[in-house]
Amino acid sequence: MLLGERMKEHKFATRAVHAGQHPDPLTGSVTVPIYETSTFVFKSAEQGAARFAGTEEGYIYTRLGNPTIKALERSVADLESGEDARACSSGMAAITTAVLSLVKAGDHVVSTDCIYGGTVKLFLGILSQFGVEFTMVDTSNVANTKSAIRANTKLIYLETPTNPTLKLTDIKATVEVARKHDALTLLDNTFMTPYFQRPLEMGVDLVIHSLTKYLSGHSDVVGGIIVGSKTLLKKMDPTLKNVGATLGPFEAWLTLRGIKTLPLRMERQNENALKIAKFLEQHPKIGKVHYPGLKSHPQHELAKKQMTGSGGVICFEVQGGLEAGRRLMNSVKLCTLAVSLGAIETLIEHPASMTHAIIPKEERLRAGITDNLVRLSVGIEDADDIIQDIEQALEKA
Ligand code: LCS
Repeated sequence: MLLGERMKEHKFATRAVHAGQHPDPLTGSVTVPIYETSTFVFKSAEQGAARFAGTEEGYIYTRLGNPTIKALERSVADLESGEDARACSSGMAAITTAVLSLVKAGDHVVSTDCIYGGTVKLFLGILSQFGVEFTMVDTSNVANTKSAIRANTKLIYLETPTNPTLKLTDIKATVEVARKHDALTLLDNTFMTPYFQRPLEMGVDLVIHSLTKYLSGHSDVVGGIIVGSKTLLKKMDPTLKNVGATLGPFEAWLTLRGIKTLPLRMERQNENALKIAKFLEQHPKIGKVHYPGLKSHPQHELAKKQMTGSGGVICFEVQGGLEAGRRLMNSVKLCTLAVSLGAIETLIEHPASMTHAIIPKEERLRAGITDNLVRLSVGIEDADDIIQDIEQALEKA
C-alpha cells in the first residue's frame, strides 16, 4: 500500500496519483471516500473534551478538519515539497487567510504589481483599511523589490508568472533579498502548478494556489490551498478555523481526482500553448505575444532556469485595439468566451474589462494590461482545431 508518508522516493506522476491517499481501511474503497459530514460522533464526553484539548487525535467538526480534505492537503503538500497544507474555500480565501495570519496593523508588504485583479482589490481596497501597508512594484526587476523594502516589511508577495502578462520574477534572487531583511515570501503558484515550478524548493516560505485552475482542472471546482512548513501553517490555523474559509469535502474530492491527471494535462497544455503562441506570433493581425516558452519572451532564460514548462496561458495584442479584440472574442466557435483558466477546455477572455477590470485604468496600464490584450487559457483539445478556430475568428477581427 502506498502511503503519503512513503511517497518521497517516487517520481512526480506517481505521487500525483497516490500521494496522501490510501484505500479506505473500513471498506477497501480504492478512492478516498467523500466524508460529506459536518460533524463527527464522540464515543464519550471525555473523548470530545480530549479532542478539543488536543490531547487525542481525531475529527471534531468539518470546519476544523475532515479526512477527505486532509487527503487533498497531504497530496498537494507532497507535490509542492511542503511539510503540510491547508485547503481553503477559494484561491482568494487562501490568499486572505495566509496574509491575515502573517501581518498585522503597522506592517508593510511588498507585492508584485501585475497580479490577479481580485488580489489587487484585497490588498489595496480591503486589507489596507486595517492598517497594513502595501507597495506594489514590478518584481521582475529585483532592484525594485529591494528598494521597496522598509524596516516594517514583513512579507514579500509574488505572483510568477503574472496574470495576465506572464512576467516572471527571479524566485531565488527575491528569496535572498527577503531573508536579508527577515521578511517572509509567499508565492502564488497557480499558473505553473508544482509540476512546472516548485517555489518551496527555491526557498520560498509559503505557496498558495487557486485550486479552481490547473490542480482541479475541469472547471467544476472553486478552491484554494496554502502549502509550507508545519510551523508556518500552524500560524494559519486560528485564521482559517475562525474566519472559516474552509473547503468542502466534495470539492476536495474533485480536486484529488483532478490532480491524478495533472502531469498529463500540463504536458498537453504546454505543448498546445507553445504551438498556438508560435502561430499567433507570425499572424499579421497579432501584435506582441506573451508566453514564457517563446524565445522572444524577454525572460525566456529565467523561465528555463526556474520552470520546467511554461503552462497553458498566452496573452496577445490584437491589431486594431479593443474593438478588433472584441470581434475576435465574439467570433470564436470552439474556444469558450469565459474567465478562469487552467481547465481542459480552451477559454478566451479580455483582462481589461473582465478579470482585471477591478484595477483602476492608470494602474492597469502601468502593469502592462492594455485594452487590446486578449488572454487565452489553452486546453487539451487538438491544437490544430484551436488554431483553426482562432484563424477564422481573426478573419472577422
Ligand atoms: N491567483 C491567481 C493567479 C488567479 O488567477 C486567481 C483567479 C486567484 C488567485 C483567485 O482564485 P479563486 O478565488 O478564483 O479560486 N483568477 C481568475 C481569472 O484569471 N479568471 O477568473 C478567476
